[in-house]
Amino acid sequence: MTTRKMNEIARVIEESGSILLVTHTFPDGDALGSQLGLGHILQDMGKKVVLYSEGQISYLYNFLPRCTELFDIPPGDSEIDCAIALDCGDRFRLGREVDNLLKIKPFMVIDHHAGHKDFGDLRWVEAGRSSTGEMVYELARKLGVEISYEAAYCLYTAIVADTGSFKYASTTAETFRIAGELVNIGVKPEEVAGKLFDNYTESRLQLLQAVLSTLELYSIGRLAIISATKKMFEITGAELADTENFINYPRSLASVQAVALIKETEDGISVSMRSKGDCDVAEVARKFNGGGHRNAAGCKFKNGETLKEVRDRIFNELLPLVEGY
Ligand SMILES: [Mn+2]
Repeated sequence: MTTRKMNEIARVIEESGSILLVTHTFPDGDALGSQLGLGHILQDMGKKVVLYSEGQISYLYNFLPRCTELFDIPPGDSEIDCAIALDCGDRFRLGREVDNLLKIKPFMVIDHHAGHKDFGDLRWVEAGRSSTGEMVYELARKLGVEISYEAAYCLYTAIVADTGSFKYASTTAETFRIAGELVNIGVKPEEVAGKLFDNYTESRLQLLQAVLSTLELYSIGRLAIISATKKMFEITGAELADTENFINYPRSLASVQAVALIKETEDGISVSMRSKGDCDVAEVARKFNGGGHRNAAGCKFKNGETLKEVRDRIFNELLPLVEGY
């Protein structure tokens, strides 16, 4: 079934001359790694590739080959034969150009989000996959192209980012096999890890200091909450993307089953959640129109609620959840 979907996408790619690739807004390592990785693969097949991305890409990903070629322009190019959305579980996460993007036919989707909300014309969605990067690797093999070092570098980064360095429950033998193939192509795990995890600014460290000082623990340490206020961003000069991985610090406590990071952003309050084992935070995210995976999920509040109000609503859902573990 899923292989059939992948084969159908491969067939459309083979028949297309120019292809637009898009991912979700505020892209993370898997989103960008998959988009840029597939971009390299399609270019090596002789395709014209348009990389579309809304808004600024975090400096954290500048190291990805051709990251700077992402365009924040409305895709009005009538020459485009098809589009592929990568790592996007919900059409609204495509951003403000969603309606124009979906006019591109066929619009295809490659994604691994549990609770994926169907959109587009042709979808290959596998919730059991560790990352979209892993799926793009399979697609490249199906297309029969030789995967270049640049493409391998992007896909390996995608996998490392979404598996938390091969730590999360979604990591399978297949994940390691694919990562191994990418290393065989020439990717150096040490280099990618350095770029992803030891590449931060002083502002980020100061923001981390401020955010960790907000740590609240409940239910004998089973629930942790941390917050990032607008003021903290102003004082430290750090950007929203700098909060990536902050949530893993409270998660590292032995007692913690679930953790929420509550952030004040330009357009409201955004909540990231992580959990361990069977504790399902995607369930909580869905109650607030968000989504994600069992152990990694998120949601947004855009109706003028304060950080404190959002914190209380999230707390009220998470507390009974962790009591069971
Ligand atoms: Mn992903």
